Order: sequence, then C-alpha cells, then structure tokens
Amino acid sequence: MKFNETVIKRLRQAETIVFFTGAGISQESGIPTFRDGAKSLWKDFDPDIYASVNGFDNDPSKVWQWYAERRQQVRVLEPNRAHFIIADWQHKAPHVTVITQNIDGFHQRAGSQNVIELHGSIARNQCRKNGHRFPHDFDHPTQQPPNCPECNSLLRPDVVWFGENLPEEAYSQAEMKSFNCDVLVSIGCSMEVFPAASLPYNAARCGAYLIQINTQATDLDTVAECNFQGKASEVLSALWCAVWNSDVEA
Ligand code: BV8
Repeated sequence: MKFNETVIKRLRQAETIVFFTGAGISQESGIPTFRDGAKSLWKDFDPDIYASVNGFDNDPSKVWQWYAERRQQVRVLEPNRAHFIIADWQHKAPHVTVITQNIDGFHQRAGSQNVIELHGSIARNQCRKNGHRFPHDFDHPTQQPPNCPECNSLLRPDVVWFGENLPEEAYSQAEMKSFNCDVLVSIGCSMEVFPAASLPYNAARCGAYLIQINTQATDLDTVAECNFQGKASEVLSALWCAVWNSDVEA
C-alpha cells in the first residue's frame, strides 16, 4: 500500500493525534460489528430491545444475558495488531488520544493510555435507579442482573444505549480533542451514530488533517483528506512502516 508524502509528513510532524475508533477496529479480533458483514449484531438483535432503556426495563434478564455473551467474547478474545500499533503510536508523538465508541476495553488491554470511552464499558455495571457504578465480576457470570449493593435496584451494563446521553465529561473531553488536533485518524467507524460521529467532522472543520481507514466507503469519504480502504491492522501496519521507517524528510 502506497502513501503520498503529505500523509507521511503530516503524521511525522503531528504534535496532537486523535485515533477515533469504532467496531471495525475490533472486527479482526473476532468481535462482531453492528451494521456490516453477515454476522453483524443489529441484523440479529433489535437495538430497541437490546440497546435501549425501555428494552432493559421490559426484559432485564434478556438484555443482561445478551451482554453476558458479549462479555464472554471480550474475555476470551484479544486485541489485534491495530490496537497495538495505536498503543505504540503514543510513544511517537507527544499528545496521542484514543477516542473510541467501543465498549470492549481492547485499546487499554493493548497498552493505550488516554482512552476516552464515549459509549461506556462492558467491564462496568451501573444500577438502574441511581447510577451507582461497579466493576463487572467476569469470574462469576449470572443469568439474572444482580441487585445494586448500595440501593438494591437492578444492575445494567455501564454502556450508553440509544436515546441516552453520552457521559458528559467523556464527550466534552473528546469534543475538545477533536477541535484541537493536528491529525485525526478515523478507523472502523460507519459514521452512523451521533453525536460520536460528529467528532471527525469537527476536526476537519478546525483544520485537522483527516485520515479514514475502513473496509468500505462512509459519509466521511467526502471530507477526509485520504481514505484508505482496507482492514485496520493491514493499513495501520503499512502506515507505521511508511511513517516511521521511511526516508521522507519531515
Ligand atoms: C444521544 C451500545 C442525546 C453500546 C450503541 C444526532 C445527534 C444526536 C443524537 C442522534 C442524532 N441522530 C440520531 C440520534 C440518535 C442516536 C443515533 O445516532 N441513531 C442512529 C443509529 C441514527 N444516538 C443516540 O441515541 C446516542 N445518544 O444522542 O443522546 C439524545 C438523547 C435523547 C434523544 C436524542 C438524543 C447514543 C448512541 C450510542 C448507542 N449505543 N451501542 C454497545 O452495546 O456496544 S450503538 C453502536 O453504534 C455502538 O456503540 C457502536 O460503537 C456505534 C457506532 O457503530 P460503529 O462502531 O461505527 O460500528 P458499525 O458496525 O456501525 O460499523 C463498523 C465499521 O467498520 C463499518 O464501516 C465497516 O465497514 C468497518 N469495518 C469492518 N471491519 C473492518 C472495518 N474497518 C476496518 N477494518 C476492519 N477489519
């Protein structure tokens, strides 16, 4: 895969880089995506039933068990090369932030610091009544949602469901980063879920050099400076070699 000199220079000179990731970056780890491919989650599971507050209230154990299956996947699967390359990139530029829509924690497991989780984490639960938060006990899976030790209301995964606001601190931090970065690399995002998907557009509007890596075209294609169609781990490996092992003068 060839990269033009501008991409190489922009990435080598960048002081602040944002890696904005979606389900596509975990696809090569074996984690299903939501909207693309044969086994995508929303093809088999209705988000109104499995990823909404009403859905949980209507049938807490059904939703709890769906997340239990996803938790088991996250437990046995591993971050892939794309996660590790992003973690290594944090040693190449002074300010590298990962803003992810994913809840799998794979960026942190691959060694990334400064990870902003816009849609929460599957490794945490919060109680339905008061939002008390606890780490999830992966070693003792239960069929039914447990009760909150503080207020006895039901526990639910600490993730953002449709119609729920994103965590305020996380989203405002992510917005600030998107307004103030030299380069934003969007990886494995369908650009269909807002307000998360507005972040790469913010970056482009504020003069950042916008790179997109995706196996398919998205609405971001028309805004990105360059679109690399391919698998995240393959494109990122080639980009790493071109940027850090190249002889292009910065
Ligand atoms: C909210 C739960 C305020 C966690 C999810 C405008 C502004 C504000 C809100 C809205 C708006 N328009 C519509 C809304 C409402 C809604 C929304 O965006 N709906 C869409 C679907 C139309 N947004 C919300 O409700 C958000 N909250 O706005 O609060 C509010 C409050 C009340 C009323 C209104 C507004 C909350 C959204 C979060 C929902 N939670 N999941 C979980 O269980 O995981 S959604 C789900 O989508 C995940 O969080 C996921 O991360 C996110 C985005 O999907 P992607 O990550 O992009 O994954 P996807 O499968 O779609 O695409 C994968 C891509 O990777 C593809 O492009 C594919 O080609 C590519 N790919 C595949 N393999 C590879 C690859 N690329 C590279 N390499 C590979 N190997």
